[in-house]
Amino acid sequence: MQQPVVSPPADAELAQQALAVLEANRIGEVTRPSPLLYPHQWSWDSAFIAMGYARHDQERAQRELRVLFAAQWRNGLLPHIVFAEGDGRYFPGPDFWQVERSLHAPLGAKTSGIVQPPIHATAAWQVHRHASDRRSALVFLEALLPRLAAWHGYLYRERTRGDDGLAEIWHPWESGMDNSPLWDDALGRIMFEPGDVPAYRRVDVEYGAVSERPTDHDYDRYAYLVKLFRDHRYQPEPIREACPFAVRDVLFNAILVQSNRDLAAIARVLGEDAAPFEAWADRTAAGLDGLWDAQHATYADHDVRAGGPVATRTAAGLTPLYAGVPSPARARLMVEGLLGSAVRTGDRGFVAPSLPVDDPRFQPNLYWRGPVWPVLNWLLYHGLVRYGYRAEAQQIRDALIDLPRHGGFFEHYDPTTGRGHGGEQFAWTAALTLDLLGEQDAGNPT
Ligand code: 2M8
Repeated sequence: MQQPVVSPPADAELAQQALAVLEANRIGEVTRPSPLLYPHQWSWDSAFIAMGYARHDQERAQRELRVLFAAQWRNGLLPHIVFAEGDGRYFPGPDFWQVERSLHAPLGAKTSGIVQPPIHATAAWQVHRHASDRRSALVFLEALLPRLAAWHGYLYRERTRGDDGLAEIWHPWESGMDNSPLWDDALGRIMFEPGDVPAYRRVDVEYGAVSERPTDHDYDRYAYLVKLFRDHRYQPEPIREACPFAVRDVLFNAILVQSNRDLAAIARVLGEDAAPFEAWADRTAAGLDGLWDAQHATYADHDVRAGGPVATRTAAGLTPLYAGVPSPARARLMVEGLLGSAVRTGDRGFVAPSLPVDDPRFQPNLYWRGPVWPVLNWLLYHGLVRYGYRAEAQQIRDALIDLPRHGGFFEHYDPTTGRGHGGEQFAWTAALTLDLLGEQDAGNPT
């Protein structure tokens, strides 16, 4: 018998499916990234989830960020995981992080002790822009402004070295791009004796395909760095000196620049002083511009320990477009590079893989070493809009929306087939789909 042909969902139905994915990932007041792999609240995932809810459910969007910030540390650090009550299995869990060793960790929440890219002010501003209840949005912004300022204040106080305004990451997880080849050299230099890494058992490989997850070699180094942080009781000064992994990451800092701009917008709407936030943005933008790699027409991460640029080039090097950092002439070269390395995954448009397909390390299904990630392409989409490349932006938007339309809401997609891999029912993929569906024509929000 012939199988009935199931036609892909139209936009309105796709939006309903995306909202259902978010709802299915609800844990208490917030949203987990996906059912099995990530059963807690993640920092930058929640910010994107708030953006996805912004046009559909203002209260949930606001709550997502409010609850995340309720777990902020007393020194302003916004933890990358807030652990849910109950039995969500994940390594490393609270017992491994031992953040109670820090004087700054919150008493009322269980958290990790590292950070993720600071996209939260942008998310908060987006929630306000799309709010139907303006009064509630203003009350929300008023409560969040001091916390956002403390979060950015932590980054400038504890994570910069020198005066170029570039924040450092001290763990690959802080980049959000865990096993990207960007970190191979820096991680490869970390040497330790077997006993230096406490015994641990990975949980991710029970729920995700081993071939789509970082290696044990990577995880040993991830665990080693966490042990180092807890040994230093999460105090930034000694960690800044001792941490063998210290990178000024382009994507992290591009997001920081734009979040400062959005923090300034929030301050203005509340009648507060926006100048300090614009000054932070200007300083980091100037520092970021110093990471320009003329030979490859992109921006390169800076490895503090090696004292030079990271050699690997990925699409993340193009994210300064998102923050309006490059000159129009540089932007044109970057866009040419992007068009040259983009791939087609369906009938419409193109997307950027997380590693160029001609890089010998490219693997189509291995996490941050090749697959297409919606979050990275969302940043590039906005970069193209910002510089007036509307047709190109539209191509990314169309291809990004079609990935879940044809294959479901996955963590990442194979750039050679368009098929979804990694976690299923993935919350930020659903959230970013909702956000992009709201942008009918590139850059023109409904
Ligand atoms: C991935 O990272 C976590 C650690 O934070 C993991 O592999 O266990 C990354 O893709 C990260 O960017 C993301 O926020 C997180 C949850 O989706 O998963």
